Amino acid sequence: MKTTKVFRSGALTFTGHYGARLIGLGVFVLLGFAMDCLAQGTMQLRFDGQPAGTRIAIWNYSESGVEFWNPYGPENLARVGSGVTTMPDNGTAYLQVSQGATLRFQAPSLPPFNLVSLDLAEYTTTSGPARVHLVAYSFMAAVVGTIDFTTDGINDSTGPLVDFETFTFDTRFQNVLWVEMTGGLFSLDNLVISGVPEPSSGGLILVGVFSWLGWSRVRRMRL
Ligand SMILES: [Ca+2]
Ligand SMILES: [Ca+2]
Repeated sequence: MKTTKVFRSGALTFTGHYGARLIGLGVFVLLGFAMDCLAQGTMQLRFDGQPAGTRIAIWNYSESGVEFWNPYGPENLARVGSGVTTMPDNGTAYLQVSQGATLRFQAPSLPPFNLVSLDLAEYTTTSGPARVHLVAYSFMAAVVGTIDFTTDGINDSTGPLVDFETFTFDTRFQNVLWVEMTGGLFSLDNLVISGVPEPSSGGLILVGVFSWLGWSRVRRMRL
């Protein structure tokens, strides 16, 4: 025999199993959103996948929802694998920006992000230090920060020297919508951004819902 139970929540009153389900669903969805907030994570874009010893010119590149391209001219970008003669090398693939090209990136499917750090290197062994001017934009094209990077000029390709340097951003670079890097003749790897949802956060909500459904089914079988 099934019993009727009354659940009261503020001004709302639910009756019987529907009340239990609504309250249970609310709890799990709130838990999911809470976990979503806690799961704001950091993402590292590695530009990997280009085979070692190869280089290919490209018009655009996308990784984990972040899109890269040159919005202003015919100068293109390139994906470079490790171990390419005269190109900097860190044992992995990376993105290269040719002379005169502007690199823009944005993440239309993600909330505004924070810039954390990036690795930069020269273009080739003979191109000298890379000089990059970076501007980060927020809502209404407001500039949140500009910064200039100059690399050390050290690039011995596959030799023993360290070609890439890590540059970190200060706290100005928050809530960024898109970024432009001008100057050309540089190589980019390991771009780190934060404030992005971790892939598992949406799954946590589904786990919560399915857990509730399972709990509800078991409870119903017991009554
Ligand atoms: Ca890489
Ligand atoms: Ca260098």
